[in-house]
Amino acid sequence: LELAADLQRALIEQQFAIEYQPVVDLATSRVTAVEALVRWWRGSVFVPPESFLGPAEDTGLIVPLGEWILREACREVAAWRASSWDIGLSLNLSARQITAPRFVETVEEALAESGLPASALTLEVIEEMLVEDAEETIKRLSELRALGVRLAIDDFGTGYASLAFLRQLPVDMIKIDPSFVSGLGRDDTLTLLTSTIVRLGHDLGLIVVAEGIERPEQLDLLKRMGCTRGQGFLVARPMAARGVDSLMRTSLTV
Ligand code: G
Ligand code: G
Ligand code: MN
Ligand code: NA
Repeated sequence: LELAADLQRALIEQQFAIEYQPVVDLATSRVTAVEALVRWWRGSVFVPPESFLGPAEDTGLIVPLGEWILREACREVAAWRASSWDIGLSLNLSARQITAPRFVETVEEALAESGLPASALTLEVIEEMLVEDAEETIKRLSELRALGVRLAIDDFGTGYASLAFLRQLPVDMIKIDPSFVSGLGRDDTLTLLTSTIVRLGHDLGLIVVAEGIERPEQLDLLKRMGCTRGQGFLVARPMAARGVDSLMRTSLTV
């Protein structure tokens, strides 16, 4: 497979980069965390994650790539915390990464070598990873949670097992999928579903993050619903490390 060879070379030649998207507390507009998002610049051509994450997963290259992202992001976020404010780090995981040998140990090492406290790291997973043959995945995520690492369900509401999922794994956070947030104020059903998810999350004692906020109306409604945190292009776009650097130096709100 040509793409597989290219991915391998890209890893060796360090063609990958990490962008960080701020997540804010909706009550204060303060940046509480950043979500790490992998980027691949193949020469001057940008390859979107949707085109290479699947092949990286199929070939197993997601394991070394994910480990690089984990170590690099922990290191960068620990440095921002040291110079400014105690932000958290959210990382997206693929199933293959979680079940790879030494995954739990690798996370522990990344925390130890960066000095990032376990409680500052949130691992984002999607429902599909936990529905079928997921015993090993759930076991490892539970081990990490016992160490103090937080767990989030990404794209919440889109998988048919959303609610069953909450029983299988002790999670700390749900991230409401943009497909709900997009309809806020425009579509009565989506608005109602969003507020229902916010209430459900809060009743379960979870942090609720709304994703894909693009319009002021959405932000307004989410604040009124009491949604804990928000993320989206209106709040802040994903940015290179130096962007976070200056954000952390100049202001803690966006
Ligand atoms: O931010 P962006 O639209 O580029 O992300 C596209 C998709 O890629 C999202 O579903 C996101 O969760 C996923 N993704 C981004 N970065 C990573 C990563 O470091 N690891 C994994 N497994 N998925 C990622
Ligand atoms: O699946 P996950 O939630 O990890 O996906 C994150 C992706 O969503 C990233 O690729 C990021 O660039 C993208 N994203 C973040 N905020 C917005 C937004 O407001 N609108 C859209 N369309 N995409 C967004
Ligand atoms: Mn995510
Ligand atoms: Na999401």
